[in-house]
Amino acid sequence: MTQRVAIIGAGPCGLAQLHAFEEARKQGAETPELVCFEKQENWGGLWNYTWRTGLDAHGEPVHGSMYRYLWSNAPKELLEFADYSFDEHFGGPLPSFPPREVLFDYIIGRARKNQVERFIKFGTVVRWVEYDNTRQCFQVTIEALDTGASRTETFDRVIVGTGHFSIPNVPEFPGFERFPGRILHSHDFRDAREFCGKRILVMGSSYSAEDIALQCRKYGSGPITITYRTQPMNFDWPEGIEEVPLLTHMDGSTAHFRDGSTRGIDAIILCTGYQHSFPFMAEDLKLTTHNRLYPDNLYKGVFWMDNPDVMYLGMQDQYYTFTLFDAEAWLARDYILGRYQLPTRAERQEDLDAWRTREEALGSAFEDIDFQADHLADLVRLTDYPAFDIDLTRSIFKEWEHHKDEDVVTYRDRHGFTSPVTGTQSLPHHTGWWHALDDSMETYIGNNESHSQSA
Ligand code: FAD
Ligand code: NA7
Repeated sequence: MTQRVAIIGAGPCGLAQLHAFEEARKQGAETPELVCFEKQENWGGLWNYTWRTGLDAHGEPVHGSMYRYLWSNAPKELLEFADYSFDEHFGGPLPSFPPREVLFDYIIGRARKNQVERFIKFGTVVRWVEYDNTRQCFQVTIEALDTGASRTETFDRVIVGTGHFSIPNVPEFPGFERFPGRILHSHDFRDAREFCGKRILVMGSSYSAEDIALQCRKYGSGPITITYRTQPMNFDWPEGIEEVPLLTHMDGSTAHFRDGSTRGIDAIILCTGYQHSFPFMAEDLKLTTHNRLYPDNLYKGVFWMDNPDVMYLGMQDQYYTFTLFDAEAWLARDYILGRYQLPTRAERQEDLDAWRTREEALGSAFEDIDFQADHLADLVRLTDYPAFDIDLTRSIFKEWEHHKDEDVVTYRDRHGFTSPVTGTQSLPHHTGWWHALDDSMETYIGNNESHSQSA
């Protein structure tokens, strides 16, 4: 009987999985029956921008965490699909740091090329996944959000691609309950213009804090105070942005910090990260981890240790994104097609332990980058995922880290990179990022006199 494979989520990971199977099918492989469940009405995961926050039209938690004016924070050359280049999609070179809409178009372009939408059941949320030991299969309970009808289907394998940047981690500080302004998590941040003229407290010292502080200032906010728990980001911030130690409490609209200083504040944005959350997975299949480079219980970062017929994609803290998702999806596919044999349980554990021991000793961003590049290379060598220059991506990552340290406002304007897939050199962008207020694809591509998007 044909195997049935459930893929949960049609974001970059779920789409990578569908694409991987299609590539094998086009080369003559007999592929399983694939059913991809996606709770939203559109694909692309986080890249599918939504204005909604809180609950969606069906009362489901809104998945989207991306906001308007979001530009890629790392060079696009670091996430280029090895089998679908930016040149192929856009017809010519582009600058290295595209806005969200451009990357969304690119992701969808590859999915359309292989027509993978025929496998996706949109508006369908997975409510429960459990393993039936007697029948040796999975029972997957789903709900159609438009009708509320639910049913349970049987699958041989389950692939989880539901992301981990959607369920916010929301700390509370004394005085929040009496603060007269708005308090929100970055998950609910949508448009920096909302904070025009306002004095903002941003909490956190990672990607979201950096980007949201800059966004708000770029679009006309008042002064921004970034409060950090462990370490400041220490960038050479533009005028009007400063970093201070952790908030102790709010007294009305006055923020008090550990160094004894105070600031008047109109709005608080908590850029305090996300939780890995899989409420639909039975306890014995549920990944529990914080945001790290090599989560526990996943062999090769993919196969659930106690039941490798459950596979998780993209669950790592991410330097690499789309290429890592592809490499994982290719390996999951090859396991399901019988092309890749898993080692014994003991051997898998030994391999996992070795990676995690190395991870625990990492002491710098450069070491993190090398670690994840090695993880990626470890996966790529096991499948026929097309070769691309991983060592070039390592060095691009390290250069990029330097560029941000030099100038966090202009690093996108001053540097371009070479594609590890085609060797194409990126173009300079026509407008400096700080002055580029219109982030539409039309403006981004059109004014570069490059080439229009493919159909
Ligand atoms: P997601 O994109 O989160 O997609 C998961 C999908 O699963 C969604 O479509 C969701 O609706 C669906 N789903 C969830 N639960 C269920 C369920 N129970 N049933 C059915 N469907 C379900 N990466 C970069 O490479 N460059 C960037 O510049 C960048 N910027 C980012 C900025 C922000 C603010 C955030 C939050 C992330 C950013 N990322 C960036 C990282 C991002 O996580 C990845 O690029 C990518 O979107 C991860 O893909 P995914 O498929 O794992 O998850
Ligand atoms: P991250 O990278 O997980 O960072 C979360 C930040 O929030 C980090 O600086 C944490 O401080 C801080 N944090 C977490 N909890 C608290 C509390 N309780 N108090 C104060 N500060 C806290 O999340 P991001 O949203 O920045 O990035 C996630 C993805 O989104 C990323 O991959 C980008 O692509 C976009 P710490 O340093 O641990 O002390």
